[in-house]
Amino acid sequence: MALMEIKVPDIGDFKDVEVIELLVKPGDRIKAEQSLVTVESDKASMEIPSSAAGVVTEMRIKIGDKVSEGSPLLMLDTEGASAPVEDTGMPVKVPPSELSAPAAPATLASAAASAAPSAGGSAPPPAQAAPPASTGRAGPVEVVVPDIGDFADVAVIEVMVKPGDTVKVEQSLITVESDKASMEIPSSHAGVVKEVRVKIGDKVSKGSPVVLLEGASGAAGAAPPAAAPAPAAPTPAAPAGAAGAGEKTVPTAALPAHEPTAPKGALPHASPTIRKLARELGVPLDEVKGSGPKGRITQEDVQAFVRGVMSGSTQTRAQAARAPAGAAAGGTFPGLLAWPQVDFAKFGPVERKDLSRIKKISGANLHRNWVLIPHVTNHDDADITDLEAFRVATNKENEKSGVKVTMLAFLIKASIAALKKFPEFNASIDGEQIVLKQYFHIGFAADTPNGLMVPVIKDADKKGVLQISQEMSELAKKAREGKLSPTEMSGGCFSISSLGGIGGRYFTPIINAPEVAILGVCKSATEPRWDGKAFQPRLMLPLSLSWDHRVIDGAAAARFNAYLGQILADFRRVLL
Ligand code: CAO
Repeated sequence: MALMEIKVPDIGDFKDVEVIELLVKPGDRIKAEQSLVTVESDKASMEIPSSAAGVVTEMRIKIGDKVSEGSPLLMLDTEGASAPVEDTGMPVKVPPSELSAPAAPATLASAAASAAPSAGGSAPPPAQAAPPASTGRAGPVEVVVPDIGDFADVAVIEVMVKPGDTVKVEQSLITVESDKASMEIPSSHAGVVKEVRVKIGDKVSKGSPVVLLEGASGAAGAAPPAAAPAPAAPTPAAPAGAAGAGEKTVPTAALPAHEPTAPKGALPHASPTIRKLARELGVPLDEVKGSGPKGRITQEDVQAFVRGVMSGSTQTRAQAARAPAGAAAGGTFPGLLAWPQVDFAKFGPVERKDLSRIKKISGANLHRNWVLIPHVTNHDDADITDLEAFRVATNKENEKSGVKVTMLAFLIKASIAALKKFPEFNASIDGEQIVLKQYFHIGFAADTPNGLMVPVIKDADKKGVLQISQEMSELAKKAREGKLSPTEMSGGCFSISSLGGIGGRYFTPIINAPEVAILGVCKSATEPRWDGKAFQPRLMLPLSLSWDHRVIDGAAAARFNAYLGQILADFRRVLL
């Protein structure tokens, strides 16, 4: 075994930077130049690759550690592996043995760090940072990319200013990114942007023009010279024809990358690898919520976002712009008008709030179900006078047990009897087949502060009304507290949505796919009913049954409701 300690190479002034990602683990066989860790300051994020190939035997750092040049990263068994790669000047390619060599060429990291105040607050060396000594008002001035070492031909991924913008010294102008690092290039001067000389996708190197400033003043050379002993870098020449007559060409001075704690513009907080992954997958990173430290977007966040979009529970802004709010991905219809874009604030004061996670998920599901299922709703009334008397008596008898029976528990039992009699209501469509279920898991809509949830009472046919009531109250409590597990909301055969405790007469509930029917119930009321001789006061329960016309016919729905009504009127029929 030939053990080799891999250390952080010369990264200039970039000291005490935080390790935010470990990209390898013990046992991993790595190639030379393979990225080992991602480090990040408030100025830049970058990956530090291996200078040699081998098998990782031990990690010497963990996430959150602060590292500087020379900090050990890991131990590598290099036996049989290829020799360390040639030093090309990039940090990724600097062999550890040469890391401290004074003649080491400038690296991406060192350029980035040295051109900017370092994470630890030390002053930037003027080799890259010191601008021309001009501080008086002058102009126009062309701001160019400073000396960023070997960091050539890097892509511009963001342009943060436009003509007419007033910029301050050190204000970020553009963001550049390689596959190893991303950083912002700030202005060396204050002034008004006359012309932006780059666009997204352009490749820039040292000396590439960035913007032309008018009335420029106050070059970013304020770093204490005492902390910057190296000779000032020569002003890079602008490419021929880039600067107009009378323009001064100056390099940008500071070189901070995106600011994770206070992001400016739209650049999300993520490492270069994650940005690359997002680009490959077409994920709009600025729409992904970061779960990492300081809101940094992780690989899991990107994967979860993709999963959400694929399942229809998440919509990208682009999808939302093409479809009404809550529409499932791919649920738009060609030829349909776009969702109205209204500036509501024009008409009066407004407040904007994000939809809750549950509302987004249930909204997307409801919209899909509403659009894809041909719904019909049958309304009916059930005489529950005797059942209500029995319910009240049962509650009195069970007062001490703490279990309260509401009409919903009886409705669950009555529905099971109807599902047994009309099995096509306990079904799902699966391609060109109907799946008839021989189990009876009944969902009930629960109103929660965050939105609608549908917990499921499993095997309700095997449970009594008291047990169903108890389970329902536990599940409803969990739903309100946001503690329902996915299992507690899955497997439903038929759902009941009861607004009985609130009010109303009838409504048209939306079927909870892949179920094929849902029963809506409103508040019971005493009404006069003709018994053949006289009007009698009877407690009537309004029922609204929505059903999927692909599976169920109107006659069957009318029979289902009628049968349900018979059972609710005389529960002894359940025994027949
Ligand atoms: N008629 C008259 N009164 C009724 C009734 C009905 N159909 N159903 C319930 N009630 C009464 C109850 O008996 C109870 O009365 P007391 O307080 O005097 O005992 C009161 O209304 C409150 O009942 P509840 O709502 O607490 O209990 P429940 O079992 O009826 O419902 C639950 C539980 C979780 C389903 C309910 O709280 C809920 O969230 N309902 C809203 C569902 C919803 O949002 N549906 C719409 C979805 S869109 O399709």
